[in-house]
Amino acid sequence: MAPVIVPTTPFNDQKPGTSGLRKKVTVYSQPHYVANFIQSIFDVMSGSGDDGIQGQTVVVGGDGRFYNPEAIQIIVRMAAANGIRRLLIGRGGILSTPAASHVIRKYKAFGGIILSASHNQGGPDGDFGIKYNTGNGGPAPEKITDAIFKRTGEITEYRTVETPDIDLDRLGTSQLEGMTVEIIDPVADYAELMESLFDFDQIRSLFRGGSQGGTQGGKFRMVFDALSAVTGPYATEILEKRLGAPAGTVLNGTPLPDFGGHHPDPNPVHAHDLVAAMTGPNPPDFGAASDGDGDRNMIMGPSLFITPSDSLALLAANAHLAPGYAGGLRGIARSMPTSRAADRVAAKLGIPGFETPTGWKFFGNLLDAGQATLCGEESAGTGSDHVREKDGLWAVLLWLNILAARNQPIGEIVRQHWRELGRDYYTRHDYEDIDNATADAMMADLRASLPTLPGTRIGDAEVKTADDFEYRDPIDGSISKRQGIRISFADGSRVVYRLSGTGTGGATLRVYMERYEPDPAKQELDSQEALAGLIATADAVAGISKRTGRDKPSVIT
Ligand code: G16
Repeated sequence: MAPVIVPTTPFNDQKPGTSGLRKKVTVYSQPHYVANFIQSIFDVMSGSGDDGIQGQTVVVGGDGRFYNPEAIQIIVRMAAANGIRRLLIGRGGILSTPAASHVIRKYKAFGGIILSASHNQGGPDGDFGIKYNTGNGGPAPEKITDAIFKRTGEITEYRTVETPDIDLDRLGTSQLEGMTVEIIDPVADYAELMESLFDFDQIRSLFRGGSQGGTQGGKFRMVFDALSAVTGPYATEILEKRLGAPAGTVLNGTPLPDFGGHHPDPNPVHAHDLVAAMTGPNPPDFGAASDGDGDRNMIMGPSLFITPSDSLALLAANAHLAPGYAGGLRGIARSMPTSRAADRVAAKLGIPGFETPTGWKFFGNLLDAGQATLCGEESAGTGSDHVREKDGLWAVLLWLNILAARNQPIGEIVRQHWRELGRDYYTRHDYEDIDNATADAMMADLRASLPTLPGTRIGDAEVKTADDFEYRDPIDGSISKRQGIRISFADGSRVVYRLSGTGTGGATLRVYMERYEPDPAKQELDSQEALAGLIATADAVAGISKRTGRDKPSVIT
């Protein structure tokens, strides 16, 4: 059957943000909306001979959220009509973001289409998203996402075929208009990769009670909250089946289209069940959660929330205890708003520390060039060169490997680290859904004030430097401007302001604050208390409460 050419007109809002195109389901389900964006991806990635997507393998998967199956059927038909040779699709349309990255790499696919709005809420009134990843397994760099956006503004037609829906739930291979469609097990390849990186025997012995892992006397216990999102099947297979954690270790382990009403963002506000377990009576020794698409992680010890910035630093300092990293790290990269705790580890190890803009795509070149081994972001993302996405369960397994190898409670490991290298008190305050014009004006005024800020005093604080972060990629020389306003103070503390690039309604202002505390006698404060002065200064500098009328942030992490 010949491809059908469907006339269409451009949508003017298909600009990918920090991580793909995220919109409300109601926007995505408009006629032609998915098709226009997918055709724009195919058009931009098309080429002649081996350099184009035609005749190649493409991976498709997602976090199982509402509208995933419908979007996948559209993509399958369009892939056939656009000359794709082979599609690899996770069974049920499921592939966590890190698993998709691995599958792209393992099967040498040309690229992948990942259907997810990550930590954003799901369901018919929630969010949906599409992200294109390139052959290295990582999110497309800005030059590609910019070209896709440009194409969405010019598109006049798309190609599809008229065929019935394919069965996404049955493993196996079928043909569709000359294209091979393979429905693959979403967990198997990923689980095998994890076994190659970590000492599963040692972790098994932790769960058996052969190693204390620092428990309070009894067997080591953990809980993992999958928040009814994509990591449930991965965590159940790896933690409970392969590592022998007792059944019930994984909470909310079945992926649901609306995440069971959970907000699949692993932070102390949304991971209620985890926080309740870890702060209640007789807490487990270790607690973790992941997000909608499985790339984020949250780590807790008994009554202890470990900030993503600290988690990155601690993982980097101890990674050599896991077989996959026994040879040491080449470098550590962190996004600019992430605390500088990781830099202290890089300095101690005598390896380079990199500072990139927010967005995992900025780590891709460093990883491909072998300059960084571990990467992390304050937004609960940590990963390594095993894939080109951040990886929630990987971080949990590396922690487990470290706990098993050190045979010490997690709280002791964290405090020992602070005593040695100092503690970077850290918090992020989010002001969600503020009026776009108010947010833009606040950022514009902040930007305008940058040249005059150094040397001024705000309360007790004296501004040392103030700038708008600009990144020059050390590998390809590309420049990314306006990546966040950062203000450093004479005492070494720092405030960063930026607008989120992942929201779908109104603007979200993120304010990141950190202060270094080298004195072990002063490292036990609650972070909001420790940063109270800086929080007030940050408000005064930007006029947040005055301009937004909010007396407190929507989310504090
Ligand atoms: C995405 C990006 C991350 C980024 C995060 C927050 O994560 O991949 O690199 O740190 O968004 O971005 P923003 O501050 O612009 O909202 P995810 O897990 O949503 O894909």
